[in-house]
Amino acid sequence: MKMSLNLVSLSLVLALGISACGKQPANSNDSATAGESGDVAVADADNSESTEKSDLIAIMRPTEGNTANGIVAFIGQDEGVLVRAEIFDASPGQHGFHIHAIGDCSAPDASSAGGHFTGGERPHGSPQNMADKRHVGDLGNVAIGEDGTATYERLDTVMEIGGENSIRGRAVVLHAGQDDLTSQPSGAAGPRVACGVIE
Ligand SMILES: [Cu+2]
Ligand SMILES: [Zn+2]
Repeated sequence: MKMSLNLVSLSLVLALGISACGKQPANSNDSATAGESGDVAVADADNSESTEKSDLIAIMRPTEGNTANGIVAFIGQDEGVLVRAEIFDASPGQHGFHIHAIGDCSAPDASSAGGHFTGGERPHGSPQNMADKRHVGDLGNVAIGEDGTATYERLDTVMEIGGENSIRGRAVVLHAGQDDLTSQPSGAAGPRVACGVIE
């Protein structure tokens, strides 16, 4: 599984580099942070083109006793952050999907990632809610198909790659159950089945 994950990771990083070239105009706001971030994001790929980009990526690995894994790209755009995830080996159905505050997936149950990345005093909610009625890290649910895979894509206007609501260095988490989008503080989505640090 490690092998296939790396292949997926490599191809996605390459695809990310290409799409960033096509869609992301040079943005003077990004230039200050691009240098220090780029090196980390492409550490295992020979795509020197991407080293200038500030796009972020997270490789999700299963927590203890689980199999779900995947890769999530966070692509900076003028309108917000395009979140694009590919999930594999998960159980069919709705699974809560969030950015948690701490970029540490080392605990067997990923509790080390802390709670949701709230971005201040806001309630848990649907990613469709207004910014003051959701956590910055609320991404709703991923609908896993019968084959155990899913693709998730969302252009989010609340989270940021740099700045006040930056997701850099935090963790993205997939849960065993559905996020009901209303229960506090985290949507009652159950245990964490996969976790990845955003870098
Ligand atoms: Cu979560
Ligand atoms: Zn939340």
